[in-house]
Amino acid sequence: MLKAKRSMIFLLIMMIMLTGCNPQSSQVSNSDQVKFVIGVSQANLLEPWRVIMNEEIKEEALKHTDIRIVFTDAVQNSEKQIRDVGELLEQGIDLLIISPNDSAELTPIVAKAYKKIPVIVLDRAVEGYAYTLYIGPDNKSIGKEAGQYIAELLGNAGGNVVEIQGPAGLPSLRERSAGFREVIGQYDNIRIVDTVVADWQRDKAEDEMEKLLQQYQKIDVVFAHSDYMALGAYKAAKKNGINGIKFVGVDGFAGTNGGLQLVEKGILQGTFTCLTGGREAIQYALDILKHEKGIPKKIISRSNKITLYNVMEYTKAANELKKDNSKKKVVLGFSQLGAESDWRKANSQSIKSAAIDAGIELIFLEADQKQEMQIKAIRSFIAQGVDVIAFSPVVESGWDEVLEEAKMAGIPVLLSDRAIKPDDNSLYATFIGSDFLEEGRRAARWLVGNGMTMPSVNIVQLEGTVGSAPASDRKKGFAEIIVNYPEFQVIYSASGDFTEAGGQEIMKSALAIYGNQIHVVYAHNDDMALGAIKAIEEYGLKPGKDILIVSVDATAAAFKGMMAGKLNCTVECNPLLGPQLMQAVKGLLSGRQLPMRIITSEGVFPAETARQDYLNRRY
Ligand code: GYE
Repeated sequence: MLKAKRSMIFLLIMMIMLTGCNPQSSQVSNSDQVKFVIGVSQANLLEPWRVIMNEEIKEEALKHTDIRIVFTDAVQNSEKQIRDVGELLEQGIDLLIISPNDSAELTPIVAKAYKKIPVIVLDRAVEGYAYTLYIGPDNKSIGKEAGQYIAELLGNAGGNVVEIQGPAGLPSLRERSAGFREVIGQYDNIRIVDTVVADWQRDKAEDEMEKLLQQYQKIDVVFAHSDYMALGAYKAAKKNGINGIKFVGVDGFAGTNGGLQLVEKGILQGTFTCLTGGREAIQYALDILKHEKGIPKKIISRSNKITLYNVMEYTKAANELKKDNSKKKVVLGFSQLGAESDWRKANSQSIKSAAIDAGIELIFLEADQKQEMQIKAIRSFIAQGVDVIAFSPVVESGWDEVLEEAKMAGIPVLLSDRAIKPDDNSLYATFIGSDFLEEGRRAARWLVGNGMTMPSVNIVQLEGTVGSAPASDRKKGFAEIIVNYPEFQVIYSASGDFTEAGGQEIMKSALAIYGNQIHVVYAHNDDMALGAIKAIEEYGLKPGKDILIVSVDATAAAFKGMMAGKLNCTVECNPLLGPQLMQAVKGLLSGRQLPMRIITSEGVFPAETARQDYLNRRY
């Protein structure tokens, strides 16, 4: 087996050397050590950002003697990229890293690759979920933060702004611009006087800026979607002897003419980092190839605002070797929201055992689903001077004050499982959890695809805790899909607080009003679905038959319900967040910056395959 693999690698290298054409191997070293070949399908190398992405991939790969990278470049052509991936697959790569030229056009070939090998998608997503891991930036929030910063720069006087974009039509670009405009739109005294396209090219930005300078008497700020374009615009202003315009870019790379240096030199007023994910892709590729547990589904990288005030510090931190914290005992304060459900119990267990495995001292406090108790717990962690605080916020809003206190005390905070609102990401280091919106959509997709034929399908919705992220997003995601199917109607919706007793109680009320006119129960978690099953049986109907039931979590109890024919489908929400959380704690303390969001990998389990699926379940 290993021998076959080696000769395959040898052949591949020979082929590349002889033909000298695509695909290209980055390193031709001792093939004896190579265990894994990773194919990298790049959309183009015209964008400096992508050149850096490949460089990061190369650099990171060089740290590992057991992998070899084969690069292809699709030169902005989706058909070529489809062929590139096909060829890489034929050559027997072990893992594919792809940054697609076009999301829709590359979706089928990525899905095809994913059937055979793990696939990591970078930057531009593909449609659906047929890939192993996605890593990319949040362009909307980059745009918003840039907008906010520019508004601060202009202050009360306001002023005229010019936007310089990359090639028109890119979704990432549209999002970035939309975020920027959303914020700028809130200021009456700031005007975006013009928007030009410079295709990520410095020289083109310079030419465009020349024209703008002729056209407009007064430009106060230039916001360019990349630092290179910002530099081009700056050159035009300088050439024309115009001072006083402020330039803001995106990317924040190190090195000559990288954003960091441009900020340091005062050429740019500020930049917003936009990681390529190249380095992380290799790190995760190795974890995936070595079958490590807890690989997330999506990683959304964090953007940092870099100005003259923090550029030195940021550059130093980025270059600094990781501190050795292995000898110091790390203390983590975790505020768990309660013990309301099987999901929560599995979650608490996962956190406790992962802390032991990681050698982290855990102070674990439960809060009986009460926000006041969580705030008290967090304050006690601050008073004790723990190294890191993590918590699962029972509701979304009302955390600003206590999180500011943690920030003032210099203690980083991690969000586990549930998100906060307003989503001020300067208040936490990362969010690790699920995509609740998608869970709601998945429940709805299962339902509408279930072949129900009646003219109207009446749904009872059992909602989770009022004001909590999973309750509001599962409701929203579900509604988003069923709105397209007018025969599906939610006729009753109330909160059962994620508990079995709560679910039973509201189902009883719903049955008292609607009786056998109810066709479907959509429960925001399995515990409430199990409560509803009891209420339905008490009422004299058959759960799972007279009334279909779909819920969220995929706990062992739900599988038992499905095997007994009483529950029809459960959408997975993975509570085993402990290992990822401990990894994040360690990463943080070794000076690594965490991504903004780490989204867990999850599936959908219908009753038909429950018996089989149950064998692989771990909670
Ligand atoms: O689905 C539910 C629990 O926040 C994702 O909370 C979690 C939810 C979970 O009580 O069972």
